[in-house]
Amino acid sequence: MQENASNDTDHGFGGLGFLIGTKASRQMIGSFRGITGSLQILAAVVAGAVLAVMPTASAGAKPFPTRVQVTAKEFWYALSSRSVKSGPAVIEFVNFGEDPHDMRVQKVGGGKVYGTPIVQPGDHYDLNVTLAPGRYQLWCSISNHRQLGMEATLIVKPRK
Ligand SMILES: [Cu+2]
Repeated sequence: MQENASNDTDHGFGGLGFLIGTKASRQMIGSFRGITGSLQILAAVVAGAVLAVMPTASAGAKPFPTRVQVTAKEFWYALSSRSVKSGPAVIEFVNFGEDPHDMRVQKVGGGKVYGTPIVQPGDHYDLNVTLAPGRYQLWCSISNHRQLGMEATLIVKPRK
């Protein structure tokens, strides 16, 4: 009986030690969060400084891709802008319609045909392309959608 009692006491101390340990680690987590927070602010400040330097530092670096959005619905295409600069571009194809659609992109006069997979209603797809200066035809390749009006022209101007 005596031994059992002392064992209980040990357990009790063990439990107390555990509680203290938990408290201590909570405080550590708390102060760690504080450090992480300051680091995030520091990172944001550094990122801001880098962005501010970018225009001069990016000379000769790979250019940022141009972005243009193509909205599709039954049965038309609408472009966020009629022209873009040449070079790397992301054509974001957004299906606002009720049927599945896709997009094909080809330079007028021939060349590589870029294409998205079939995009479901409410979905979108980022098509990465490299555009040379010229005129490009965009169209939906599903059924007779192109004939119904799902096409557009994108003008690509030389990048200075
Ligand atoms: Cu279509």
